[in-house]
Amino acid sequence: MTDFEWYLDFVDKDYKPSPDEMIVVFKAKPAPGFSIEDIAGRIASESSIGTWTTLATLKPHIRELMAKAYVVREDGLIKVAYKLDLFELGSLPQLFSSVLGNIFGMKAIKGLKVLDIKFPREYVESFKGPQFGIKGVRDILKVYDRPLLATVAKPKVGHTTEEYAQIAYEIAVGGMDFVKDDENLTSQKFNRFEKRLAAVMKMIEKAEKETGERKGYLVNVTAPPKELEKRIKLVADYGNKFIMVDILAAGPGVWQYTRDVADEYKLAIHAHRAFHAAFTRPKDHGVAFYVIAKLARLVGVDHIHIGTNVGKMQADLIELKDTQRVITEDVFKPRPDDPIKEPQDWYGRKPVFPVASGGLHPGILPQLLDFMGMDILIQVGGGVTGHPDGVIAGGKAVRQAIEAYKQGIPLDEYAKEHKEHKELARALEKWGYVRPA
Ligand code: CAP
Ligand code: MG
Repeated sequence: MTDFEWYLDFVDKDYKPSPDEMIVVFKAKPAPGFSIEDIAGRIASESSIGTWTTLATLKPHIRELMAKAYVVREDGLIKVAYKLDLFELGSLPQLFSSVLGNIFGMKAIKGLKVLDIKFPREYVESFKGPQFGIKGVRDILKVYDRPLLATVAKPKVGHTTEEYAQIAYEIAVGGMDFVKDDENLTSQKFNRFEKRLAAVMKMIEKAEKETGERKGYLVNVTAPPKELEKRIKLVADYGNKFIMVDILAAGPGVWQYTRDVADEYKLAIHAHRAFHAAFTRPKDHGVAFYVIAKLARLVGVDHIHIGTNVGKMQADLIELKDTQRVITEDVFKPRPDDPIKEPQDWYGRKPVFPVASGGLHPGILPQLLDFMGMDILIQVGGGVTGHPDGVIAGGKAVRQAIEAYKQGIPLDEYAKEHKEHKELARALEKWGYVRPA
């Protein structure tokens, strides 16, 4: 260490964090020539009060705010404790700028992954959390005895509004609870937002009358904030109870703003996570999706995509289970053999509906339900709109698969026993039990 540096002052292995501090868990790799302590100090410094050199302006009261790297392990595991005064309460963008900020670019650090953030009570209570949560969303739809079901009208984009509305009708009348926009469908010229909303809502009402079931439209309102607010207001005017937003593509500020506007109009939020894998997927750099899921519960969305054990998107099963647990349990306790994750009390913030999506079809739903349980929202896109006999048959096949599972009957047996349920048999003929890649 050169004598103008004070990075190691931010390392204190004897430090015992208090429950009212924020804890951030990192996995870090030093660049050649640096030790793990060197980089632990840099992480704690740059994410709290420090810079590369000692300062004439450092006052004792500012020194009090120095973050402390108190776990510094040779394998790269680092835990840092932060005094709550370092943060602006109730601000997601400020959290990003501090503990998810400059540290990722420091020259001395070869790789850095944020694996967990433990939020203390005062911080948790400065955010709204979900407005509806699992129970609130079930109450809107009056569905209590099975997973909720959604379908994206594939192809992802390209349909005219009229074509889209027709598919939406078929999705809803076939038995799905939600029609869902795709993440990249917003307001392209062939399918403008306002026109689409009007057309789909008509179809939702028609399907509700015909089926006697409640239906919802997860309509993608993602846009810059002024336009987003206009779209949300319009959704409320149509009497729909749901909006969908690409929380990461929109950015932390717009994500949080969406929560505030949704509060005003009493709308539940479906959070799509497109863009996450750009920084969650590398093992040695970025931010774990687990952290994003915790932020989603903190800020307050009602559904969030977390992946599946059987679908087309990459997933680590232990991580997937922990993610599901942390967004649904009142108090998260890490597995006994887990050195990484911290416990998290949500102080009454409601549970978020985990969304399983990506490559799902009837044949693999039993394996999905075995792993994730019934309190999930299942999105089946291609697996409904790709049914050999069309979209309505696709929805029916999904409902039949769920029914078979609930009765504990293997799908092929159920399809044989119930000749009237030919839709499931036809889905199994096309896809069998394949796990798409
Ligand atoms: C699924 C999907 C979702 C992905 C996102 C898609 O369609 O609509 O966006 O599930 O991944 O466009 O791929 P299919 P994740 O049902 O036709 O596969 O849920 O992991 O965030
Ligand atoms: Mg999609």
